[in-house]
Amino acid sequence: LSEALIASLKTAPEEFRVVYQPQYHLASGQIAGLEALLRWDHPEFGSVSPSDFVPIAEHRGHIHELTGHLVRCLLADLPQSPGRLLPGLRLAINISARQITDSRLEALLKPLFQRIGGIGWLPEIEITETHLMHLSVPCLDRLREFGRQGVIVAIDDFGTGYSSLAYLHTLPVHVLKIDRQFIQRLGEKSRDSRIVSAILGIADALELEVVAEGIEHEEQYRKLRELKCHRGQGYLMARPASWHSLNGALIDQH
Ligand code: G
Ligand code: G
Ligand code: NA
Ligand code: MN
Repeated sequence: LSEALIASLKTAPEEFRVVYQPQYHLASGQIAGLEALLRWDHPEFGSVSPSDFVPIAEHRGHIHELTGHLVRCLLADLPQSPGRLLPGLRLAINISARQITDSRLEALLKPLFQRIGGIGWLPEIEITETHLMHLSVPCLDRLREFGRQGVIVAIDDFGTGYSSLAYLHTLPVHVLKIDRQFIQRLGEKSRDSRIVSAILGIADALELEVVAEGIEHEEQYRKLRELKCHRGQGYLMARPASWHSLNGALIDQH
């Protein structure tokens, strides 16, 4: 798979595509933004999950190229001007922590961030919590710099890593994205809703916004709304889909 990935990155960029999963404001039910997720369709292996190919790209030193394909796909989908698009939506991409200090990253993302700004939306980057503990001072400076440029920084899979409260306080982040393992058990046992409540309490104290991922059932949605979680994402509301199939949901109806 490793060799196939490297070959495809070089010679078959058309095998990579991007899908978008909507996020919603839980209080109003209105769409809040989209998370862009890479897909790789290999002629022989079929559809390979990013949880399989992203780690390979990281280890083999090809993550920059992969992000290049992501940017290219996004620029092909996003219009040049707002048109009738809903204003103020967020467009989140996933970035590997290892990439943060890559001196080429800023230049790679710049045209994407400009395009997102050009349609009246806000760029967001998601970084997985497990990797965040290893961020060095230059990484943190880079994140801070993104923040200054108006990029929203989110911690992905929050609760599965080792962020200490003291550390979290110093990180240049704006959003915690609660890992779906906590959401999936929500409503079954009171203990799990207490964990989610505790995360919301931490976020409140640190003035961070919270997104719940992996909402699959009404009961989970209801519970999260009751707990005053800000945003949510999951199969209950919408699965990841192509830009064209989503288009209608992104149009201002007024
Ligand atoms: O979409 P799916 O559930 O298969 O995604 C699996 C994992 O791959 C998720 O953790 C997601 O954040 C990650 N992922 C998806 N697209 C990208 C991407 O473009 N870059 C990186 N670094 N990770 C991605
Ligand atoms: O780690 P990350 O948050 O980037 O993972 C996003 C992945 O989670 C996407 O690949 C998406 O396909 C998947 N996903 C999105 N919503 C749901 C859901 O409701 N249930 C499950 N099991 N997976 C989901
Ligand atoms: Na993510
Ligand atoms: Mn996640």
